[in-house]
Amino acid sequence: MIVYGSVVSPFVRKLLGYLGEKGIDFELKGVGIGDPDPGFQAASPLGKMPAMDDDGFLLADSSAIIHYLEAKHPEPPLIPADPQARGRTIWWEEFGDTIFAACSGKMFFNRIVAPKFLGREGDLDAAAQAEAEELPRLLDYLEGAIPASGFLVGGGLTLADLAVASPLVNFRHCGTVLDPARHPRIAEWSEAILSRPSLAPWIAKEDRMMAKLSG
Ligand SMILES: N[C@@H](CCC(=O)N[C@@H](CS)C(=O)NCC(=O)O)C(=O)O
Repeated sequence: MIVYGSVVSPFVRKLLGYLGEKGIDFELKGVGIGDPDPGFQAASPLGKMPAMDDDGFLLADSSAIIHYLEAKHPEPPLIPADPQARGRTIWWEEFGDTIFAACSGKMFFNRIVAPKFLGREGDLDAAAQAEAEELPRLLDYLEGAIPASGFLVGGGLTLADLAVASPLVNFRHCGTVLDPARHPRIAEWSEAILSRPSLAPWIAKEDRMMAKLSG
């Protein structure tokens, strides 16, 4: 199976963590925004990452890919079968993808992607506004919602943890530092999720990329 995408995308990172946790073999084909790679173009009709080619079955969108893979490889389950746990997991995936990653995207795109990858100026006011006005409310919500179990849903890792922890890496690339006094649970939970073997090597790789960009 081929996965198309860049390790700095929160949606690609979520998928990479998921694949690692499942033990599914894959090859990551690195592509950037607007990449002309014909395999990527064929797999992603709107040119967004991630996309995949599983023996000729083409699919784009991290959620579509993960839900396809969960049906194909049910063990170990990362989307719980219990109705309430499943509902909560999908809520968190939605929060991670469309709320948290949207906020991180405004900062990451305008401060890093536009100037460093696309060679144009980003909208720094939009980035500053997202950081000052959107992010604190989202972090406060998350802080109050992390259960004592150390996982967002139930007693073990689910897609929820991967989806919500992933954008935190982009906030970090933008220089956002979590205040352990205000958000101690996020600090502890995210450290545990992001240091899992399914994610840590990818994050180390992107940290090296980011260091080169700013060096
Ligand atoms: N809902 C999609 C979002 C994918 C997405 O927006 N990816 C961004 C990179 S983080 C992208 O490819 N942007 C390029 C574009 O919008 O043209 C998913 O979960 O895969």
